[in-house]
Amino acid sequence: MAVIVPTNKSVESLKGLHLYHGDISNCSMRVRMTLSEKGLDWTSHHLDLKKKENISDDYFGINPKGLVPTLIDNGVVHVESNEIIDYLDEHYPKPSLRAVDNEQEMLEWLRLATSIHVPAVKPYVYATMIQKKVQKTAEEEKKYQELQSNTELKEFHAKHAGGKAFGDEDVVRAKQTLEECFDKLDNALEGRSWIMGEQFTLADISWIPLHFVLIGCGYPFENYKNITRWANAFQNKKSYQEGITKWCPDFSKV
Ligand SMILES: N[C@@H](CCC(=O)N[C@@H](CS)C(=O)NCC(=O)O)C(=O)O
Repeated sequence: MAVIVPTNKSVESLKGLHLYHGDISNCSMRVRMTLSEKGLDWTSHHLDLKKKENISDDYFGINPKGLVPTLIDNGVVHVESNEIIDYLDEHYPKPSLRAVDNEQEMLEWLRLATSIHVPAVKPYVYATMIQKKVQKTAEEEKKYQELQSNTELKEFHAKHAGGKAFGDEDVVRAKQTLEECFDKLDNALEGRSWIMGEQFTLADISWIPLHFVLIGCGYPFENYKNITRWANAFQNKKSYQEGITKWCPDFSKV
């Protein structure tokens, strides 16, 4: 469980569920979907990533990597989207989103989604779609360097700083990892409605934002017939609408 003791003490007095999140953030989408599935009331603290609203002393005092989402549950700070949705399902168990037959396999899907985020999802999305839209000014760069202590994120953001840009080789490398994962996902969905079988679980919530964001970036999903069928099945789901399309109707237009 990724619980943080914040240096920004103001959040410790918050009552109920509060979510710091971004409209276009795939990691925020999975938390919003889970809150919707559970019918939980929550207070929104929206941070516009394009305006770099996450790069502030106040926010780094809540989430030390300056990333969204962050969930505050009665003053306790939770980070890491896949851990947050697991936490929400444990603490607010109805309706259960935990695979009854194979919880470990379900958690593996969550871990896989986390593990490919910085190496593959982020570079693909930045290179194909958003790096220009989130370009930092020199002042924002300086502030980011001051606040960020995580080496992996410093290296990632240095790649599109000061006029530099992700290029074709970053897309090719990211695509290799994504392809392995989506081959695995398409195979898992063969003859099944959802990733874990007939039960809708956290695994589906963890992966559908990746599909939504990547298809918006032009990722070629046409040959994945099972993934396409699975993704179409979300269109009328209330949690998909409340967690994803209400905040970000179309990622290709962000
Ligand atoms: N492993 C983290 C990743 C969070 C993350 O990278 N969030 C992105 C949006 S999806 C973000 O805050 N980006 C802003 C930045 O990198 O500065 C999680 O799952 O919560």
